[in-house]
Amino acid sequence: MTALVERVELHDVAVPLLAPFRGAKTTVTERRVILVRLVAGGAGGWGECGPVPGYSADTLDAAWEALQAAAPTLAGAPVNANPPAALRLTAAAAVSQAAADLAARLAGEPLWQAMGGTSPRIVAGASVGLHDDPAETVDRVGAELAAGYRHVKLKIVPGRAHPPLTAVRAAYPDLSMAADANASYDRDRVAEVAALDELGLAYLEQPLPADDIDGHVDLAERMTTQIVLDESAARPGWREALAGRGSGLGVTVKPGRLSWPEVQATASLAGPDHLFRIGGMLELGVGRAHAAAAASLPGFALPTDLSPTSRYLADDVAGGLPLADGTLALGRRPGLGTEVDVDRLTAVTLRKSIVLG
Ligand code: OSB
Ligand code: MG
Repeated sequence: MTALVERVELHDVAVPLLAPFRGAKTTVTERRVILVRLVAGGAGGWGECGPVPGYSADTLDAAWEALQAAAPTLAGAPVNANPPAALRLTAAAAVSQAAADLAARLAGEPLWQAMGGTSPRIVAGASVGLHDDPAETVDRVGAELAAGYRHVKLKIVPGRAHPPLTAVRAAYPDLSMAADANASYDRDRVAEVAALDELGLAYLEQPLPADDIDGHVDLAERMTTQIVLDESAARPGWREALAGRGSGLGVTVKPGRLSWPEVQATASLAGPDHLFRIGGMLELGVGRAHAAAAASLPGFALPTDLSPTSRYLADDVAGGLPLADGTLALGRRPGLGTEVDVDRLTAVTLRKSIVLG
């Protein structure tokens, strides 16, 4: 019998980053997220709603309103990983995550296995922000390798992509490295994008604007480098575009903006013609653990963005999954595999809301 939700908690929290994370269009200095907790049968499941200003298609305040409006319908209803239809993107993801974590805990099963994951370890990745001097980027990459990462993703901007990428490639000829342009090129600069082919990138993420999926299809046909959508995969219609179109285009799937059933459905679209990967949005430990569990599903073949949260957060409410041999181990504990520390949660909470079923 499906358990009924006895309590819905929303915790709006803020945590500073250790250092600003610069991308082409936005610099992140703190993470403000809404942690959703659903309680049933003596267990609690956690989800994370964390839109990134300047990057995400939704906002934290709108998500807070939507979650508050949805809470009375969730309370008293069966635990369900399909979120209410009124919720979108990060708010829908958070409710779905909390329900899936709760269901896995009630079943005594690790979340990654309950969701159809097969790999107990996933390839970690370190995302490196923009730096003014290519030598700084090389130093940063060196530090990530020393810390145990075997894959890095470098943020790039038009006109200044080649110096840091060639410097890193010269220092580390065999490194699995990728680049993320965060939609900063346009069709007038596709020759510049195509010139990145000589760098041996593992993938190139979202060179063109979010609404230009066709441009990415063309680039995927023209370039040797694997092209993957990121911002475009938050727009309606990207799945259809992929299904009907030429092969070679990949996708960075962000579990922080999809429900669990959508993550599962997306995984099943992956194949030799369309390689997928799990990306991050600088999540706190809750969101990061959900993303790591998703990376365990067959279909997410390209290396992730995922690192322990201690790599970029000055504080966290839950411990990160440990890094070992360039991988994250998902472990055998029921549910998410990480626990929220109530004292730390209280210390970083700005506002909270509780609805009983
Ligand atoms: O474009 O992939 C992105 C972080 C926040 C918002 C957008 C992006 C990112 C990253 C991933 O690059 C960084 C991470 O989660 O470690
Ligand atoms: Mg990206």
